[in-house]
Amino acid sequence: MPALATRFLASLALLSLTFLPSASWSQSEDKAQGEVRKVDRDNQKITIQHGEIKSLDMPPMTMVFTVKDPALLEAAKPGDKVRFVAVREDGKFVVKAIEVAP
Ligand SMILES: [Cu+2]
Repeated sequence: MPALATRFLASLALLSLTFLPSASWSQSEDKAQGEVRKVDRDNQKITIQHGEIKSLDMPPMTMVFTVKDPALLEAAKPGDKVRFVAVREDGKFVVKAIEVAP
């Protein structure tokens, strides 16, 4: 194979690795950005000041989300900048994934 083609294929492979979404971030869901205001581990709730969430048709605001998996709250603390995935389930807004920005 010519060297150029090999290099092209190698960079393609690198690109696909870079953009591969991790398992917890499904592509169909909107990733919202926000800042943690309060973490209520006892009640599995988190208050987030968030930006626009298109998938939920929501403007920026501060609100309380329910968290089904308490493990999601372990890393988050007030003041943390986060990226998260929220969905509407039985009339409640539920955080399904959350990631603290570095
Ligand atoms: Cu909201």
